[in-house]
Amino acid sequence: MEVWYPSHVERAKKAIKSLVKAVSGIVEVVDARAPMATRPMDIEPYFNRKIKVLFLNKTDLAEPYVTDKWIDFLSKKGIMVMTGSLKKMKNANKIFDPFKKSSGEVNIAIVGMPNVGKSTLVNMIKHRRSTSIGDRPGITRAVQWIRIGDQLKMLDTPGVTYPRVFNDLLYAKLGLCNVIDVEKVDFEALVYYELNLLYKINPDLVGKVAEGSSVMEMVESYAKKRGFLLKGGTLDMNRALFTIHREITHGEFGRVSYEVPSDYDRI
Ligand SMILES: Nc1nc2c(ncn2[C@@H]2O[C@H](COP(=O)(O)OP(=O)(O)OP(=O)(O)O)[C@@H](O)[C@H]2O)c(=O)[nH]1
Ligand SMILES: [Mg+2]
Repeated sequence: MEVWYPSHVERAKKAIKSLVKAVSGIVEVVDARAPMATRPMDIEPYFNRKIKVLFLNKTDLAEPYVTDKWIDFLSKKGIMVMTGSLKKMKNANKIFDPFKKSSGEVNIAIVGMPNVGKSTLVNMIKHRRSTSIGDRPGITRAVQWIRIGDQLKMLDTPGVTYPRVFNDLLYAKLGLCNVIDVEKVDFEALVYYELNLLYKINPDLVGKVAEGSSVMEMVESYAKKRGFLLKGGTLDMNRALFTIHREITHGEFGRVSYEVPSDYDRI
């Protein structure tokens, strides 16, 4: 399945690979709703032996008890894990505590998939908007060093993805975490995968969105309920799919986690 994979992503991977050698540590930002699926596995080998914090962001959108399970699971694997919602937190400085040194400058690379909140984190620490953020993947297009005082420098990096995904489940999770820009791929297919996964995880939540015994029926009933019509009175299914995707991924129907640690018991 196609993932939007513009040339800046490939460039970013190369830049991260070379710059990571010079940094003191890494903060890898993932989406708390799917912390394993949103780990950029293809660049993780670059971080070998560096101090790394895995920050599960957007906990405001995830099920709190599932996030607690993730903390337990990841910590037991020896990963330094922190969680939070950059939208709700007043101060994100604690994320950098593990990198503190008694003297000298600390350089930290902030890495992760698109739209997980990397630039939001940089701006919070800097206390001003020094790098662009946005409600869609692919906002940051090039690596950028941001100086924070004379002790800390951060490298904001573009979100990285895979050129293709061959697993329906992973594809749905990336869509539901807004890592994939729905406007850049066959969004009809993507939103169907998303709804199918959600239906398995939380049929009640899908029931809040729309009624019907199949995903197709639900999208139709939703389009009717919202009055999404094209000229001539046919249902505007595209608009319904886009709106459903937006509302679900922004937590308008409630918090939901898209994966649990037991899905990964065998690794
Ligand atoms: N609900 C919620 N939204 C958040 C949180 N943190 C960041 N966001 C939103 O997520 C979107 C993406 O944030 P960015 O900081 O631009 O993400 P990024 O990882 O830099 O994205 P790229 O530059 O595309 O790689 C923005 O709309 C943020 O406001 C959070 O904790 N909760
Ligand atoms: Mg960014």
